[in-house]
Amino acid sequence: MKNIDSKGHVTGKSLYLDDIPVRQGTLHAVVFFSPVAHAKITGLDLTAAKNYPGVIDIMTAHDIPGENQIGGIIPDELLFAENETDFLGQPIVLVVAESERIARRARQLIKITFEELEIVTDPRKAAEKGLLLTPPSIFSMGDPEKKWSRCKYVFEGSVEQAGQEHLYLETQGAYCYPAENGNLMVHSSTQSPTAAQRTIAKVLGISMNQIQVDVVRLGGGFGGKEDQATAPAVLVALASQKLEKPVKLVFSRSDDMQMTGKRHPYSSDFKIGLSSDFKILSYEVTYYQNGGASNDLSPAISHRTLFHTTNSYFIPDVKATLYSCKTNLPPNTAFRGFGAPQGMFVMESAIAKAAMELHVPASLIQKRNLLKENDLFYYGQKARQVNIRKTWKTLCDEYRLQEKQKEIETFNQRNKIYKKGLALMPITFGISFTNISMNQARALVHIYHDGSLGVSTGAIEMGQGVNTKMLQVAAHAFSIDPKRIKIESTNTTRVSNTSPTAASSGADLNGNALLVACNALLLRLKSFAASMLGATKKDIEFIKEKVYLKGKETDLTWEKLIQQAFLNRVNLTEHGHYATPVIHFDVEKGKGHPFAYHVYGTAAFVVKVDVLRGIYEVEEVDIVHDFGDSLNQTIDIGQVEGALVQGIGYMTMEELRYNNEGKLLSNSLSTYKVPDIYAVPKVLNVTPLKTTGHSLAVMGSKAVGEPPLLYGPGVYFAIQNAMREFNPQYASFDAPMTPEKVLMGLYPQNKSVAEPAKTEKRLLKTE
Ligand code: MTE
Ligand code: LUZ
Ligand code: MOS
Repeated sequence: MKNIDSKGHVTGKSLYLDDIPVRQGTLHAVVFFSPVAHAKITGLDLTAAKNYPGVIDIMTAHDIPGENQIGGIIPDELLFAENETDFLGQPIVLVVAESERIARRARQLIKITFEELEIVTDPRKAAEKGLLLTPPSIFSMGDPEKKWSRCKYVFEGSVEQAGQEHLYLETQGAYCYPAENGNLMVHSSTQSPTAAQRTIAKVLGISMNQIQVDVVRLGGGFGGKEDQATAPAVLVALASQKLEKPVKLVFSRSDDMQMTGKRHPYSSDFKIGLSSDFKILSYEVTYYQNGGASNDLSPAISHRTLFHTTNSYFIPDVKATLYSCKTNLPPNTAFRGFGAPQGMFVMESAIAKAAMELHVPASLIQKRNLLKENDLFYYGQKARQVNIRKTWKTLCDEYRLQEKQKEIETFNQRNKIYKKGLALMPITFGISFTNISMNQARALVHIYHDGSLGVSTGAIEMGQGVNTKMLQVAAHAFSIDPKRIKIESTNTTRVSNTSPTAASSGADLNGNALLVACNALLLRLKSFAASMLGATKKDIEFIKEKVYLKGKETDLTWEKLIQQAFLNRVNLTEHGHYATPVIHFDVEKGKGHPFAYHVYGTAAFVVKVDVLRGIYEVEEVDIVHDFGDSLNQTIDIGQVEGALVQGIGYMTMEELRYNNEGKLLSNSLSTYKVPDIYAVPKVLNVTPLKTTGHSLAVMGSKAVGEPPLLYGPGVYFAIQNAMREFNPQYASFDAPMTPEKVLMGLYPQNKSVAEPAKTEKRLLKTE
């Protein structure tokens, strides 16, 4: 089935926050934010801005009736800075005016004076100074310290990874208008309507039931709106409450890029020990996570890094330590993968380093160590229905990787200017929120008496197609035409206490809640049909809009059945609640069974590097991905393609640069390069692994949103492999691999193109 939004999107009819027709008298707000990264505020002169014609109000922390606090997990983040600012981009003042243009002009008239304080942007420096957001987290199994002596080979190294800007097409924004009796209606571009509702209540000093948050869809979220959409929603609610007027705030791209946090940069140290036959026996890693000025979602992201430390491998002795470091940058936040890409990149760097030193292909070490059934993840969960080896093998067979490797070798022998590289990237991603209590969802189903349905869930549509999947789930449950079903906006008054649509679990959690509601209705309707037909309920089935009795079609149609049920006063509305069974986790011990299941896959990357210019091309990416029993393969393959390209951007061209003063230098699209159509691999193949799915995935269809982003590191190592054909000494691990870095890495001491280096044979061995 096609995505139900396709037509609206291509005809421009789909509605986003900024398309909501504003009410008469709507005011417009802009945020005046800190122009420096760390300072004591010594003076704030708002007079000129206040007096600017058309300005209605200028609001600061003094205007907050409740708490000046928006921290999601830990209450350590102010809505408005008061005496001190700790990142460039931190809100200090809200300017509310008759138009956005007036508000922007008035903003320029605000004068601020400050005493600068020491600015820290580097996580290792922060750790040295004891600037940590939370105490260090350690997960371990066995004791690597005791194992080094038993390893034949031990290698150490350091890894740098920059952040990543979400660049959702729709910037952050919210629109609020007062309803009667002090109640508020809030439209927000958020992945987490309940977080917005809860935080508005806290800041405004009212209760959650006074606030209705409604979301039609987002123009992309990618994690950037899991926590950080809350601030704009609170700001408009605050102004709307005080002024008793509708207030709208939509960030400009430049404000958005400067004010909001991004994927966390990491700086890490690893030590890896291998046996003579390349089994990884021991692994130790220390991560310095650049958290920014406050926690935001960093504690949860730290945990996911720790959970994905060993990627798709079984390692008997592992110790991982994570320092979440407080720096003077905007609070870094959720981004597709949520800390997993960082952990996995360090693991793959360790393998790449070992492979280089041992003169074997990295793929040989990767393959030797892939997870098997019943292996223990080092956080205590037993690996079940493990598909990693199947995806690896299918990939190698179906895409003739051994032959490809030979072709690449021949190519490299014959070419001086171009060098090709191949790398494999296996992935394993745990599905469930790492915070157990978030793994629940609700759904509300109305069957109207004409036989049409209105379905509400807590899922937010942000382009990933969750609404189409919800529609398929309901259509399948009743065996009715999908055209009868409408997926309603996500609304906290219809569906309460929502978890954010995140952790790739939107379809699983909300789909399962929807199934609970549908199944309850189905049982009731079967009883009623049985009473109409003088039969028992177990003999009744609904197939393609018809009621079947003992396997035989009757002339009772869906529409007739519903009409009669209504006239006979049968309840045609149901609410469903779902909580993922099985999962548990003890954070103190770092042990448990945190994930409902894992998603697996393997990708192969072929890149071509131009050793004269340092530029490169992704020639081919082949992927075998474990979708389970996909509900919608068109949507799911689209998710793989999109996430892959986002992962390639992260690992190659997207270079987020802050200067030492904590100012974002790459703060516009002219300085921050994201993948365009030319960055898409020339050839991109996605093969679904043949499998039966998983019982905890909605209708067997495994979560797909984030996992394929984790293929991204494959492109990095493919480029490195190509570079080593020219400069075999190249051994740094510093993402993203921009063309400049490639060029500098190729010519460490003015190495000339005329004398290509001798290269190692890199045969892809199969066991
Ligand atoms: N796909 C599109 N088109 N836009 C998005 O913002 N977000 C990703 C992924 N795919 C995103 C996307 C992220 S970060 C997550 S967690 C999942 O979608 C969330 O949706 P799901 O749980 O329904 O898969
Ligand atoms: N958000 C969250 C997430 O709060 N917890 C998670 O475990 C998670 N995982 C991935 C993406 N977002
Ligand atoms: Mo996705 S990072 O879980 O919103």
